Amino acid sequence: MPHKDAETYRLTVDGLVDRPATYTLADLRALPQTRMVRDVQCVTGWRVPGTPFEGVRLSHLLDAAGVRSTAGAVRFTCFDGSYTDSLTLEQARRADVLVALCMQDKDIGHSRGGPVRLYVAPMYFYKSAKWLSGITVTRNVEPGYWKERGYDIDAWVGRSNGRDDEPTT
Ligand SMILES: Nc1nc2c(c(=O)[nH]1)N[C@H]1C(S)=C(S)[C@@H](COP(=O)(O)O)O[C@H]1N2
Ligand SMILES: [Mo]
Repeated sequence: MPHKDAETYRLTVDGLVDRPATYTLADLRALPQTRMVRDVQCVTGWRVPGTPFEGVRLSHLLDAAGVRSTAGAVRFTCFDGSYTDSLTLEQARRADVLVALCMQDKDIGHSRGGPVRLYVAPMYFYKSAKWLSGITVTRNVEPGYWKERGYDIDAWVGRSNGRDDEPTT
């Protein structure tokens, strides 16, 4: 798969929006940054406590694009060329969903999904698409990579295995 850096990275926002946009890494870095520290959990197998993520709120990019009234969901594509995922518009507008540029207070490296990955704090980590390259506003939620393989499309931490804490925001 390709590697992307400050020269070559692009994030497109399109679909049911009034103002489609393309962002470079510098563009994203120039926007207001939000930092959050939560536990990271991949369904049941592993957990990394207190992991800082920092980036631009997805809601900020959606507001800038002007989401049309017919829209109901957001679809994410990745420059690995295969991973996809979706959130409902309501989920995507939560304050704890970031287009993340930093993890553990460092730039996100290639193997962790850099230079830009999604970070969906209240959901299991499979919703946090690595190597994010496209945000497309759609009418309905389209099943992504894991949903097609039998996992919950709504991956709220706590509700999927009855053991972990519910998200707090
Ligand atoms: N593009 C892409 N994003 C992805 C995945 C993937 O295979 N491809 N795996 C998901 C899963 S199942 C998990 S647990 C996390 C792993 O992130 P990490 O490699 O930083 O631990 O990324 C998620 N995002
Ligand atoms: Mo995972």
